[in-house]
Amino acid sequence: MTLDLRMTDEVRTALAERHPVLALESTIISHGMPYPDNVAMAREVEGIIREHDVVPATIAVLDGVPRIGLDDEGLELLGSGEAPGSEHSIRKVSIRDLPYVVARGEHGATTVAATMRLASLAGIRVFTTGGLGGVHRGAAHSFDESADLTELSLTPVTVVSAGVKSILDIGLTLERMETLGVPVLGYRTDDFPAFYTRTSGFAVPLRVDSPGEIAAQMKAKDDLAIAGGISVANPIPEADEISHDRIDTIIEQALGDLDRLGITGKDITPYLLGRIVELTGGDSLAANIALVKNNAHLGAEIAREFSAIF
Ligand code: PSU
Ligand code: MN
Repeated sequence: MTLDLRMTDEVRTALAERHPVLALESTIISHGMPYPDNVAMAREVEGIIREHDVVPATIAVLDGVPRIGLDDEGLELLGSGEAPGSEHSIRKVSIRDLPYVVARGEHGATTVAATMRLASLAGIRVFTTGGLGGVHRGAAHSFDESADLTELSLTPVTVVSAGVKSILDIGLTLERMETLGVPVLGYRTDDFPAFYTRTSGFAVPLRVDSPGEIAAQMKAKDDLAIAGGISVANPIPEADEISHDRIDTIIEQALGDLDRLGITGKDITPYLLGRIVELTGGDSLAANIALVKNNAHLGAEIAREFSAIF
C-alpha cells in the first residue's frame, strides 16, 4: 500500500497486539461543536475510553496524511480551526472529499463516512460518535442523503451513535438503512433514539441488551460475508435528555432559519447544530457532550468484547 496512513505508536502497538482500539471522528470536533468545548470534549472522551483499557484513535487528515490517533496538538488544531504555519483551514471531509485533501496535502475533519473508511484501512472495527448523518427532510426534492449511509453498506465498522436527530427524516433514514442491508441495533431500547431525546416514535428494527451481543453479531456478519457495518443506536442518558416539546420547536425554528439563509449541502448539519446551541442557550451542547461520553463507554465495551472473540 502506498498510502501513508499515519498511526500513533500507541495505536500501532495496540493493533499489532490485538488490543482493543476504538475510532473517533473529527467533524464532530471541527464542525459539530464550538471551540474550546470541542477540544475539551475530545480529550475527555479519549480519557473515558482509556479507563476501559481501550486505545482511542481519533481520525482526521493532517497535511494530506490520514491520521489514526491524534496527539493534543492535533486535537487543538482541529478544534480551533487554526493551523499554525499553514494557509489551510479545516475542511469537512466525507468520502468524496478524501482524495482531494490527501492529494492536495490539506487538513480535513472526517465525517462518519470518511472516518469509517480510514478506520477500516487501519484495521479498526468499532467507532463511536454522537449522531449519524442520514436522509434530510425534503430529500424527495433535494436528494440530500448523507454518505454515512452508503458507507455503512460498504465498510465493516460498527458505529455507535445516539441515533438520528429530527433535523433529518428519521423514518426515511431507517428505510434507507434497511434497503442498504445495514443492521440497526437499538441498545437497551425498543424505540429508535433521536439524539437529544431517548425516543423518536419509530421502533428500532432490532434490539440488543449487551455489548457481547453486538460483538457476536459483528462476528456473525463476518461469517456470513455480508459487507458493510452495523449501526448501534444508544439513547442519551435520561438525565441529559431535552424534552420533545422543547427541542421539536427549536428544530423547526432552526430549519426555518436554514431555509431563509439558503444554506445547502454539507453546510446544513454544521449550521443547524450551531443554531440549535444558540436557541437552547447552550443546553443542546451539554446534551451533545453527555451523549458522546455515553457512547464512548458503550463503544469501548463493544471493542473489548469483539477483540475477545475476533
Ligand atoms: N451529527 C451531529 N454532529 C456532527 C455530525 C452529525 O450531531 O458533527 C457530522 C458527522 O460527522 C456526520 C456528518 O458524519 O455530520 C454528516 O454530514 P453530511 O450529512 O453532510 O454527510
Ligand atoms: Mn448532505
